[in-house]
Amino acid sequence: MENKKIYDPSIKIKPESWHLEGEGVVESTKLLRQLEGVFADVDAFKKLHPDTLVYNVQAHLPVKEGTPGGLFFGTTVIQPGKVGNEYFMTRGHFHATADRAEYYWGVQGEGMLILMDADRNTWAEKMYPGSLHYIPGGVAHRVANTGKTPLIFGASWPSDAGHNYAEIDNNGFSARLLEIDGKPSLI
Ligand code: PAN
Ligand code: ZN
Repeated sequence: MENKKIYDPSIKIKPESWHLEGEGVVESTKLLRQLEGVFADVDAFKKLHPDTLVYNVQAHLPVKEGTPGGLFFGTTVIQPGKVGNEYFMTRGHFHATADRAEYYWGVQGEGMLILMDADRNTWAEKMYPGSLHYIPGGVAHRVANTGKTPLIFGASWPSDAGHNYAEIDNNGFSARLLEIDGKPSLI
């Protein structure tokens, strides 16, 4: 950076969609077939097209993953849908450096942030445009779209947090968010 020079930011967020545009944005997509074992109803899972889009993540990673002191920023879009009576949701994870916290916030749509501590107590917070969620260190997090439109949320997390997916892949959360009598319930 040059002394006294005024710059345009190298990255921008689209006001409505929170779509990220600019330098260093990475994108990843999760199709249903990449989420085998995540949903409880195996028969319902097999009936859906394996290439169904479940969610995509855009992230701005200005430093190398693992760098202490930096921050990452992301936008996740989860499509509406269910596998049986279980809402489309993210895979979910603890952070690899377990004590690292994160912020999530609702941008568009309706959903539920599902949280589980190290003792496997599970609870949830409603997500909607403007909802803000502090996820303390040591707490696993996953988001379900409980609405009929795409759920968009923002996230920011430390660049040395990393992701521990294995714990959730192997043992899941201790409760699932299911639609019971037309309403989301943790079961
Ligand atoms: C988020 C998540 C994102 C996708 O950026 O990585 O919403 O969820 P999964 O990683 O569980 O598939 C975050 O929590 N970063 O730490
Ligand atoms: Zn996280």
